[in-house]
Amino acid sequence: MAQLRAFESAERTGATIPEIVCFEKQSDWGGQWNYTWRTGLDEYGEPVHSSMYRNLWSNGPKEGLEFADYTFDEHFGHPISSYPPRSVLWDYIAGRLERTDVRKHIRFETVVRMVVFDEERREFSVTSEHLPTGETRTEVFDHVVVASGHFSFPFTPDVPGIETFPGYITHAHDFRGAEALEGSDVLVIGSSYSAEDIGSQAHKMGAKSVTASYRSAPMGYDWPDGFEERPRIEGIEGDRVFFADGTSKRVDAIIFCTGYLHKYPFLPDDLALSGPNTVYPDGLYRGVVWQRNPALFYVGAQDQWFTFNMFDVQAWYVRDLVLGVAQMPDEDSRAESIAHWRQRFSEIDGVSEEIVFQGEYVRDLMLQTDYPEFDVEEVVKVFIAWKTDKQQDIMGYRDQSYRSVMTGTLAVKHHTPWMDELDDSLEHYLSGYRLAELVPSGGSGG
Ligand code: NA7
Repeated sequence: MAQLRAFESAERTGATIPEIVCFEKQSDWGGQWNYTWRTGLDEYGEPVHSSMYRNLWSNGPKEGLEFADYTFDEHFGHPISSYPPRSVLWDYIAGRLERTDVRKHIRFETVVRMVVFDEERREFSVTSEHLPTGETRTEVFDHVVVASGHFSFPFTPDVPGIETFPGYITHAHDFRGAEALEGSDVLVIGSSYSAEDIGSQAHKMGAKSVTASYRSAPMGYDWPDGFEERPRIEGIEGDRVFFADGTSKRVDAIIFCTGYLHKYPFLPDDLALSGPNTVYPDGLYRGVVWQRNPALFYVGAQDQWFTFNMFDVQAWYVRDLVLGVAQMPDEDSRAESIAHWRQRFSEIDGVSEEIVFQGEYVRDLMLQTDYPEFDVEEVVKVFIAWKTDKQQDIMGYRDQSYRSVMTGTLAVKHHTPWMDELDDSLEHYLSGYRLAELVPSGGSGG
């Protein structure tokens, strides 16, 4: 969506844009935010893309992800809270494009089967399948942008003895809601954002207990009663789980929150990104250009704090490279840049430094394009405040409000505290807001 918007914005200012085809496996846009009840394989036998679940509310403040060219104020017409539910964020990202005609570029329910690069002709042939009809086509393109995300293919490690476990086992990718966990003893494996949020959902929906097992380090929040962290799992025997500290616990459900694989089944290995989920994956110049073939781009392939607005600056930069407005450096210069940023990345210690690093990355990219400038350092401050709020109250941080870096508008408090809010629909969310005057600009932060 960011890439389509980037080209559309150039076209609006008079640029001639190339022919664009956007292949979308799902029947609507929104990617991860396009909720489906389905898990496993979809109605066409394709792996379900989205990992979205009911009752997912943004786990970072919306002031950290706001588009610079389409603000929340512009979309909703009045201030909303800092942590909206999925339906509201989907409405926001879709709203930006609904005011354009970019849908004409998209072939929905069409999956890319294979991308092959012809070295001699310097072009890609892309084979796709229209799922409802089964019709396949192969077409030729000068550039390919991979924007399919990297939180879709679950990584699920083996655990000794898990085959004897009689309860419910799933991965965060297939988790669709915690209501069924009421009264259960729940184990989440992992100590990152999925473990934190799915564990919190289970607690909120009335799980009897939540146990989070960490591999490297605990999340360390001041968890409510009934929520605890334990170290690595040594093994499972029936419904009992044994941990590295010698303790054990009986559980009813196990949810793997063990992350995702970079997996691009439509790409041959020389074009496919692989490796761990990091803020600066190897092999991508400026985080977007595939070093081994600079006609191939990735948007949104890194781990992220900045999300929508980072995808935008990436897409704007990719657009400018495609249009020739920005110059593609030669291979050695690109390699030097990758080595420089990777070296800085290797020196990072802790989450706050990662956020600052990503801010610097976004700023660097923004300077290469005409994406509307915004105060990246202020966004970094919002994220740092968010981290502090989580430390203070992991179950209540979503009731905090921040000021928009783009408009200066202070978010309003949601009508219902997050812990008591069980309805994540757009209608219910918006029903509590008066169409108030926007708070005048001035300063930022919460
Ligand atoms: P992440 O952020 O990639 O985290 C994966 C977690 O899984 C992390 O805590 C890992 O521990 C843990 N992990 C991985 N393998 C194992 C094994 N074998 N045993 C135990 N624990 C393991 O994925 P998330 O799904 O939480 O978040 C994905 C994105 O969604 C995130 O960036 C947000 O934008 C929202 P580690 O710390 O590496 O030892």
